Parts: sequence; structure tokens; C-alpha cells
Amino acid sequence: MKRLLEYISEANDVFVVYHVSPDPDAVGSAIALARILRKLGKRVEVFKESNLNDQVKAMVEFSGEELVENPSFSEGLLIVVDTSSKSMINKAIFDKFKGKKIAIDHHVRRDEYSDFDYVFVDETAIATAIIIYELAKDLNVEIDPVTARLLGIAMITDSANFVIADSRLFRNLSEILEIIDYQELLNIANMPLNFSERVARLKGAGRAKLYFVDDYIIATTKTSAFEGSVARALIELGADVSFVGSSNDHTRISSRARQELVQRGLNLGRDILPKVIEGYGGDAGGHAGAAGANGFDKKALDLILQACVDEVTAFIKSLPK
Ligand SMILES: [Mn+2]
Repeated sequence: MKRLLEYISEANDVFVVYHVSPDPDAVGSAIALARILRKLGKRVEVFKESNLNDQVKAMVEFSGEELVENPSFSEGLLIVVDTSSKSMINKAIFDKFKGKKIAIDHHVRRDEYSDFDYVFVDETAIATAIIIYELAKDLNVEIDPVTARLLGIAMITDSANFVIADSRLFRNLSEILEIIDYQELLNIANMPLNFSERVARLKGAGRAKLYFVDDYIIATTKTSAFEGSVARALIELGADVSFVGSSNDHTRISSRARQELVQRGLNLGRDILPKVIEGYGGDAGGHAGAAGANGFDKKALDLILQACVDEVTAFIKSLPK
């Protein structure tokens, strides 16, 4: 945290970037960080990612943030938030920027750190928003209601509505609730899914293949969009582990696992996904119970999905009875 504060205090111009298909934690943390750093007198701009879902759009809207496709400066400090690997950020933006580059994140990282001048990772933080909120306190910046709302929504959604939670999350959130009403967080955190996302979930579930291993259920399916959402839906429907593949212009697998298996040692982001894409290019990362792989060879999708099932099967078989 000390080095992070040094990088921040040295910079006058800051460009904040986050991963493609951003979730509320990515965008909420990015805009909140921008608002916090502006209170220290810095010029801060936030990247405009093209694909924003309704929830994220609503966050951008109430914050009044004018996202930019290109920063008006090319030096200074680039901060990448909530992003586990360089392959998940807009490459042109990253390469074009001439200044220092740092990351603030809470994912298990699979990257070479050499692309960054400094990487601050706290894997124990349930959301990047928790790191940003604690950073604001270290910087003695007062949190305004808009910033509180951005961070609060991010904390709720990244905890999957408190399914994955700890005392630090609740402590930070309870401080946020001194600033903003809970209802103001809920009406965006629990926004109904849009039509195409619901269709993707239902079709994905309809096409799912199920594998029964001891008392566990592994589900795989394919979709053309909303992989993460479909993977979560399969868990909500009763699968213990889910793998959802898509191969549009960009190949991707999103996976989720129930907490019980995670507590027994299953780690999708560290052990399963990086292993199954070996030899097919791309890269993988994420958390123990929620992870993704990107950019691997399109033709290998079916093979990789099968390898995911085989790996989890082997893991389950290795558990003490
Ligand atoms: Mn996050």
C-alpha cells in the first residue's frame, strides 16, 4: 500500500482502465478511484469500454462520469483496476500510453508482472471496491454519496449478494451505508437482467451437458454472449461446477463453482483453467470459485471444455470420502 500511495502522489495525470465486458466492480472502482484522486487535485480520466451492460450503464449515468476512448494526455500514470491479466484490457490503449503503469486488483494473477511498473494485488479483498475504499481512507479523502454508491454496488455484486463475504466486506459496507441509503445500492445491484441476458441463460441451460461425479454435478454449455452470467445461472439451478464456452470473434470460457467445493480445495482460476488451455494459447485467471479463460484457439473449444470436466472429475475423485 505504501508503494501504491507513492505512485499516486507522484502523478498529476491519471488514466483509469478496466477489463473488457466490465462488471460493476470494474467500472464502479474505476470511476470511484477517479473521483477520489480528483479530490487530491489530479487530472483523471476513465476509459470508455464499448460493451457495457445495463447495470454498468446505470452506474456511469448516475455518476455523471464522461468516459473517454482516448486520454487527453499520453504520459502520467495508467491505473488498471479489477483486471487479472493484460489480455483482458484494450491492448492499443495500454501500449499507447507512455507513462507509468500500475494495477490494483483482487484476482489471482497469471500475468508476467513485467508489463507493469507496479502491481498491487490483495486476493483477500472480496471486491476491488474494498481496496479503493480503504485507499481513500489512507489518502484522507472524504467519500461523497456518489462515490459511496459506486463502491457499495460493486461490493454487493462482487460478493454475489453476500454469498462470498467476510467481516472486512461488511465493515466497509456498513461505513458506506453511513453515507448512502441501502436502497440506493439495491436498485442497481439487483437490477433485473435485460432480455438478451435472460434468453442466453435459458438457452444455455437448455443446451447444458451434465456430468455426475459421486454426489456432484458438473455442467457445461455454450453461448454466444453473457458467459459469466450463464455460468452463474447453472450454479443457481443446481450444478456444483459450471463451464460456459463461447467462440465468437473472441474465444472465452467462464466458470463458476459452489463454495463447498472451493472450501474443499477446488481452485478454478489457479489450477483448472490455466491447465486446460495449456498449448492452445490465450490465458486464464480469476478466483477459486469464479474464473475465466480467453483468447485460446477457437477450434479447441470442445476439447478444452471436456478437459475442464476431466480435471474437476479428477479433483472430486481425489477428495477423501
Ligand atoms: Mn472484482
